[in-house]
Amino acid sequence: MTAPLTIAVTGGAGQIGYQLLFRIAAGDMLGTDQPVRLRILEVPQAMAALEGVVMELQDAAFPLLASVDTTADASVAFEGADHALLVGARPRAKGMERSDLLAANGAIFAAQGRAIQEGASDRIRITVTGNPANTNALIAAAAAPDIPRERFSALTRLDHNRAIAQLAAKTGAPVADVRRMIVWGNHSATQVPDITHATIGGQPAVDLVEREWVKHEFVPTVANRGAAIIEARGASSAASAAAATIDHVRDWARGTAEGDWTSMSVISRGEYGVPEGLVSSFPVTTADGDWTIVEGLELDPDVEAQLRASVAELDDERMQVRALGLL
Ligand code: NAX
Repeated sequence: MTAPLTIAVTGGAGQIGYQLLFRIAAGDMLGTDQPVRLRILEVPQAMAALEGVVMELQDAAFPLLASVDTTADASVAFEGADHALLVGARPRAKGMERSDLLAANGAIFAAQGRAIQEGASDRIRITVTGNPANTNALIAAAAAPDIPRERFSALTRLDHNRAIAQLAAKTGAPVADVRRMIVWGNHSATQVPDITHATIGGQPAVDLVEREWVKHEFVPTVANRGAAIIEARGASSAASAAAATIDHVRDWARGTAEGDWTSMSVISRGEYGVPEGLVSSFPVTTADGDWTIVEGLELDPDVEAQLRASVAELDDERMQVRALGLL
């Protein structure tokens, strides 16, 4: 049988963790022929709750689950890890400014970046879900200079999937017929969902929906979906965020479908005018654990303007973490 891969997951006692760990163990992420070892990192105060999650993982008797270990020590969690899923983060508390959030999470992601550099496998791929995801990925990468920056990514797949779902619902098409969706920029309310290159059953999406709908309904609905879920559910997106994390890692490891692409936040080398070094969402194709930004797409003027605003926000976050000495 294939040797198990080691998957380190942080924040395993949280709401996303409660979905994510079971999907990984079921083989939804790396395939039903790939055994996995789970290494779960939590803060000491969440260890008791995490033990309950581990008991449930045992009770599910997943044939692919080779082992489960828990720890509050990052260097133990990432030792030999093939994938690191950085989900745990400090939530924004009442009265906390965004800069306070950046500082609190900066310390966490810098320490985890260092631990990954020290102990992870040569094959390590890092996916940051914990917010502010793009800038947390930037911080972790800066703390691990010996690991190629291409190995660090942040999750915008939930936004991508939300965009596909909205377009499919509007046109009455199955989600599987929607291809070449793009989300550009930051995983925040400034994100830029873009249908101008999308197709539905092979037809250009822009021929099937009104421009006004895109501008006044589609973009705001996708960008503010997280807030709408909190309003309705009384808690932030968890199952869909876990599903998106699974999709992100699966496509990264196993490749995007022929003729399609996905959205991932990855390091910019200046593509589409995004300043070098920022972790921004782009359309990417993937194969064998590597991603390639889809280049040469013409940007619609509305998309271009929104992308500049989202990138300005990323740049501002980078300046703030630089001022904190984290870069
Ligand atoms: P929860 O608060 O339910 O769980 C977070 C868990 O992380 C807690 O159990 C906490 O103890 C743990 N944690 C905190 N600091 C840690 C550290 N230093 N090491 C290890 N574990 C640590 O949050 P949940 O709903 O699971 O969300 C997790 C993160 O995902 C949040 O930052 C959230 O904002 C972010 N999200 C990102 C999304 C995306 O698309 N990129 C969408 C969903 C979600 O909002």
